[in-house]
Amino acid sequence: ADVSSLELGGVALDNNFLSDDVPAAQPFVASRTHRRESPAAPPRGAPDGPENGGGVLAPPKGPEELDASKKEELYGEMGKPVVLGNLTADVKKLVDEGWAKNAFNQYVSDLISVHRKLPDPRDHWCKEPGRYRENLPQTAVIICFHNEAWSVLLRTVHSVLDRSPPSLIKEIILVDDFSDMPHLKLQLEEYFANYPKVRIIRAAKREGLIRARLMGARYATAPVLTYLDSHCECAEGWLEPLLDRIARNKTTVVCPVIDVIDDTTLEFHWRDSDGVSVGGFDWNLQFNWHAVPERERKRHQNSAEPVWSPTMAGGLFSIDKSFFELLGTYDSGFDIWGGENLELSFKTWMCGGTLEIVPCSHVGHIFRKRSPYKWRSGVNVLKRNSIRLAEVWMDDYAKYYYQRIGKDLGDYGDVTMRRDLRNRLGCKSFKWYLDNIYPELFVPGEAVASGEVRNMGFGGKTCLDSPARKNDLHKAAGLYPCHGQGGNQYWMLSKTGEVRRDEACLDYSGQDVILYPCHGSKGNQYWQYHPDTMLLQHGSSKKCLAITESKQRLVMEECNSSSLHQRWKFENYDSS
Ligand code: LR7
Ligand code: MN
Repeated sequence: ADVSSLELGGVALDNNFLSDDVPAAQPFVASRTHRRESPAAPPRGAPDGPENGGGVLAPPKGPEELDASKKEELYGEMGKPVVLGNLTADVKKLVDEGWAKNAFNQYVSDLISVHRKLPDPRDHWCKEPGRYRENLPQTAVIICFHNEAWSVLLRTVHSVLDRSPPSLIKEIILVDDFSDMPHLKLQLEEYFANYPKVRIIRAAKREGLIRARLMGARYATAPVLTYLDSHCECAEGWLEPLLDRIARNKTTVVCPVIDVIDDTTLEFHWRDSDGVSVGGFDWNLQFNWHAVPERERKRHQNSAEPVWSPTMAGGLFSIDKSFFELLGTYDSGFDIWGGENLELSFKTWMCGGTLEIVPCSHVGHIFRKRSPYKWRSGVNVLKRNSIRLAEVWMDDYAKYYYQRIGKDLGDYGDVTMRRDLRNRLGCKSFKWYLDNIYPELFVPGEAVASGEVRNMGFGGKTCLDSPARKNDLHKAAGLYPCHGQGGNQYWMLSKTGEVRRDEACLDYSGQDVILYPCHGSKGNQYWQYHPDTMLLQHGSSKKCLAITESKQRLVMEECNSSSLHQRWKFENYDSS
């Protein structure tokens, strides 16, 4: 179906988001000035080949300590790890600098060919004849970067060129979001001068990844947009299964399986089709991964078939350009990083599209443990983006997010245009989305009690607290002086007797009381709260939750309603 003739709430579909809303690229750099004579065949292989250094960034010398046998072969070929041995002080300094600048091991990346080969991670099913349509639409591949490492950025681009059918790649658009690393200036233009499909456009100021992506879209001429982060490696056959889904239905938005490229060794770890995850989120509006739910598995005969996903991770996806425009692209009021993935996910589903993860398509991504670049100082951009998202798309459910951030919304700018967009498109409600697309999500409004859980013993100043990090499961649940800030002390008691924090449940199997992923089948996660005696009694063991005299530890004891240190008070308890 032609998207421009789609009936979505019967509105005229003349969205002009890509031309009105989007910052223009700097014209000077957008035109390529540094053309070279004849296109030298892209150099293959050598870890210290010219493509890695280009003469400006001296390629690092292979550390003498590397295993002599490893020197024979190329570093990291077939996605293998590069392990550095004992390092001289000089090399160690280079390694440390690489980590400091990039939050991954740049030194190791620089040793690996920008054309390294990867194993073929695809399921048999993906390669059967006739699996994909003959005439697939062309795509623009848009890669935004802010201060990306040279070898990593180049490897991203080459993995696209080396492992996609040339006829399907209309253009590769590199959007420089105002980097200041020297190698990303003229050297980049020179490097790609003989690659006619590669275009470089540059933001005149720091835009953040969301507006940078919109800039890229504005310059694209292909009917499909494919976004990648600037530290990816596409595997064999990654593109066809994505474009095939869009060829069949232009309102399908598709994501590859995101394989992990190790931040230390650059080893490529792929997931097979049975290990595919789908995207979700929690009420902090943080994205998370889940196993494919049972109801979805039942829809398929083969685990390599595309699966519906409530949300996307954000960085890696293909979308029909006119459908993206129809959806109002991204909210260009989103700054730097975050929230845009949920915005696009919610509206894809709520406004008539489908979001899928395609197990036949594999792209690796370097997952970092911290963000190496500057955000904006003084503003919590992620919170501001998330508030814009909640205000426009989440209806009354926005309040659950606000409970988590302390209700002070601050200045999140004007969202009337975005609300108008939603109305014009006649999109469905957030309740519809939760009921139909993400029924696994626990809705806090369905809790019978919530807030802090205060122990009444020893002066009543101690609260049930979750292990340090929010997603640290399998760890003993803790205790901490009540702080009244929610956060790690925010608990919910579900109708079915779970004491939970989003997806983690209080669980007791005879040893420590721990947090464990909620499984919904009672057993070790079943608790009965008795509001009259304030006892919290465990279902299968019949014991009661208590604290030790030192207030250090949670213990399970024979129930005794006269013992204060077995009494717990939920901040909000709904007795009705
Ligand atoms: O100001 C910026 N300008 C940019 O151009 C900040 C970043 N960027 C670029 C950056 O160089 C990179 O190429 O934008 C891209 C994404 O930034 P990352 O790599 O720092 O983000 P991330 O991988 O930690 O975060 C994930 O969530 C983000 C939320 O805004 C984006 O959607 C990222 O694309 C997304 N990455 C993925 O989906 C890959 C899988 C990670 C997971 C789960
Ligand atoms: Mn990334």
